Amino acid sequence: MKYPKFTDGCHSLLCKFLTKEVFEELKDRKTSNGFTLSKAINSGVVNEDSGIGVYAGDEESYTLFAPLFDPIIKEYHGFGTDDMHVSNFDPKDLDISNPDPEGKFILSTRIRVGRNLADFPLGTIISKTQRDKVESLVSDTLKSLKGELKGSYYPLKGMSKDVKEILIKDHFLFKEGDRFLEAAGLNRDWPDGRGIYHNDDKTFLVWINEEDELRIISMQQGGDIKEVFTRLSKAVTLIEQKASFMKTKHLGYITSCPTNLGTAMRASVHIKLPILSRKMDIFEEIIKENHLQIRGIHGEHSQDESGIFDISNKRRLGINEVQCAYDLFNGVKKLIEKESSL
Ligand code: ADP
Ligand code: DAR
Repeated sequence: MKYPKFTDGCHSLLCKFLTKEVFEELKDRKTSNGFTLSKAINSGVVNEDSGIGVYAGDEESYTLFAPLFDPIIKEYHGFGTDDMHVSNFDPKDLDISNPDPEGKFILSTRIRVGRNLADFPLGTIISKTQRDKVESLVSDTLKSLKGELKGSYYPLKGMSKDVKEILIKDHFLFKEGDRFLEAAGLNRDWPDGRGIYHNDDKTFLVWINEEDELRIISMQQGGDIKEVFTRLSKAVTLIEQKASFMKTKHLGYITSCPTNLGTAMRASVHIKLPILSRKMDIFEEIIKENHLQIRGIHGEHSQDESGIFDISNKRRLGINEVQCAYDLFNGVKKLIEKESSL
């Protein structure tokens, strides 16, 4: 393996931290699942416009390739090698009201966590047999859910193009063909082993074998962040009684991308900010001050549409689930105050 050729246009954390010295130290290492440095960095080598550019293959990757992963984790999360992640998913500690009770700004709220099964490697190196086993284990566990969480599992294999497109357009199903995931080996054997579980109201959904083995999602129209958080907390607690997830004291829940470590939580709103969107310097200052990030409304790497934005927490590691929700709530309140004042 040769040291990759990065152009001056590469601004990913991979380019920043994969020095020739780190490369020489790591290039011949391999985890017990056969995951190599080459596999870990391929997405960022192939896609120079990556923000991060690396993915893990298993829990071991985060220690075996620590000279590369640790500075990336420090830069993205502000989380050091001696820090310990903590968790608090208790809705009782989230003392907030709806930041947009009249529904003037927030179209919808969605909170998701990523999870991976402890007894399997991550999606970047998992075999087809293992991935199919994850699909059957997780879908069987979900079928035992009752009440509001009761629903059905829909394998992607065999799903009609029309149904798929409607689910994606309505923001319920993951997009396909993401080039970053492709280059990380996360789309192998597509669509086998992938699918979506959802309840009748589509307020509770679980993606199986996309970027992580589970994406557990709670979502609804409007801005009631607390209600969405409470539903997710209840669902994750129930699922965790039957499934054991990959996690460590240091990094919390282990995910394929280091940006999702810790809580693996992204709490987001789709919000109309037509005036503020014309003053992006002020908009971006509020986003930065409140540890948030902006996405387009059709998922990562999409553009915003007509002044509607996907606003979500950026920090996920070194803070707990309640604090992630507060990051979103506090930032959204500031954005609404500024939009109203303009
Ligand atoms: P993830 O949140 O899992 O990291 P994406 O940013 O790609 O992934 O979003 C996944 C899907 O969820 C996309 O279809 C996106 O439109 C939808 N989505 C995200 N946030 C919201 C929200 N607050 N309301 C409605 N849909 C949302
Ligand atoms: N697209 C990759 C991953 C960035 C974080 N988003 C995830 N994990 N979906 C990049 O390096 O830009």
